Amino acid sequence: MPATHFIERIQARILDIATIRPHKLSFGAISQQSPVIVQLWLSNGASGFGEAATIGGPSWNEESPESILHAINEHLAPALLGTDGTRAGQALALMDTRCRGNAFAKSAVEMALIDALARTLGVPAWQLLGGKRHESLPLAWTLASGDVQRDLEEAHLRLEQKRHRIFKMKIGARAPEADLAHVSQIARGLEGHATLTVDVNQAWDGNTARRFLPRMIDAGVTLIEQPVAKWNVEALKTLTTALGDRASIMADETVCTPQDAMRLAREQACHVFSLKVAKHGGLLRTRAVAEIAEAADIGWYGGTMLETSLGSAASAHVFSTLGTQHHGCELFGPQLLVDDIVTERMPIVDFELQLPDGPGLGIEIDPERLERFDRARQGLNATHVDLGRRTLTV
Ligand code: MUC
Ligand code: MG
Repeated sequence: MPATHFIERIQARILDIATIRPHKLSFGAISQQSPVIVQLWLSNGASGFGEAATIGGPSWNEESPESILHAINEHLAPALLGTDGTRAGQALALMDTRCRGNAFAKSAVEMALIDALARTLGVPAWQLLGGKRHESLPLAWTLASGDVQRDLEEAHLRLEQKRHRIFKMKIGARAPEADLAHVSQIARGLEGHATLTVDVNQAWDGNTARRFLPRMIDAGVTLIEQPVAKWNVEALKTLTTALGDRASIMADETVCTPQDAMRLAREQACHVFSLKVAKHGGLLRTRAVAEIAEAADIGWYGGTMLETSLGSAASAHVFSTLGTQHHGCELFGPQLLVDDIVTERMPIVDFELQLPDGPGLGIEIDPERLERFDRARQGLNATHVDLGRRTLTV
C-alpha cells in the first residue's frame, strides 16, 4: 500500500511587488503585481509552495488577489484539511464540489500540493506530470511601455543580451491607426532580428480586427493573440480562416476550461492556445487543455500571468512535458518585477529559458523576501489567515 500523507495545514498570503516600469495593456497600466502565495504542509513534514497572480486586480478576468485569498481561506483549505494529499486529482474534484469556478485559487493550492508531493518523493514536479520533453523553451518579452523609443531600446538591449528575440506588443488601448503606426515602427526597427506578436486583450470588435489585422501582418506580425472579446468565437473563427496562410491566431482569454478548448477545437477557431496554469485551474488541467490542442492539431504557447519565479517555475515544469507544436513561452514575469521570492531564478541562455530540475518545483523560496513583500506585514491589508493552526494575522 502506498503511504498516505494528509494535508495538515494551508497558509495563503498576498504579496505586493512593484514592476520595473508601467506595463500597459488594452484595459489599463499596471505598476505592481499582487500574487497570492500558498504554502501547504503534509503530515510527513514536507511542504510545497503555489502561486496565483492576476493582472490589474480583477481586470484580466473575474478573479482578484483578494477573491483568491478568500476562496482559499474560506472554502478550499477547509475542504482539503485532513484529506489524503497524495491524490491531487481527487483534491481538485473536492475543491470543485465546494467552490465553483475560482480556477486561479484552485491552481495555487494544487501547485503547492504537487510541489509537496514531488518533494516527498524526491523528484522534480515534471516527473509527476508525464515526464520532461524539453530542456529549454524560447522566451518572449512583452514590449508594453507605450512609447516606441523606449520599446525599441528595451528590445535592442534584450537582443544584445541574448535573452529575447520574440517580442509581444500590447495593443488595443489606443485607436487602431495609432497601434498600427506603433507596431510598424517597432517592426522596422527590429526587422530580421526578431519575431513579433500582438496581444489585443479582447479590445477589438470583429470588424476592426478584420480591417486592421491584415495591415499588422503586412507590417511583420506573425502571431495574433486574442484580437476579439472572449465570447466572440465566431469572429475568431472567421479571422483564423481568412488569415491562416499568413499568420497564426492565438486564443488566450477564450480558452480556460477543457470545455472551452473542446469548442475551439471542434470549430477550428484558432491555430494556437495560450496555456496558463492559473486560468486552467492548475498543472493537471493545463495538461488536459494541451492534450485537446494536440489532438485537434492546434499549437501551444507557454503563457504567463506575470508570476514571480515560483509560479513561472511551476508553469515551466508543465510546459516542459508538452509536445513539439509550440511557439515558445513568455515566462518573463520575474524580469518585469523589481524583486523576487526565490534564492535563484531560472537561467536564460541563448534566448531560451532553462527549465528547472531538482526536487519539487526546483526552486527555493527565500523566507525573508516572502515576509518583506507580504501585504499583511506591510500593514496595507491585514487579511492573512493561517488555516490549520487557526491563527489570524492582523
Ligand atoms: C496576457 O493577456 O497575455 C501576459 C504577458 C503580458 O505581457 O501580459 C500578460 C497577459
Ligand atoms: Mg494574452
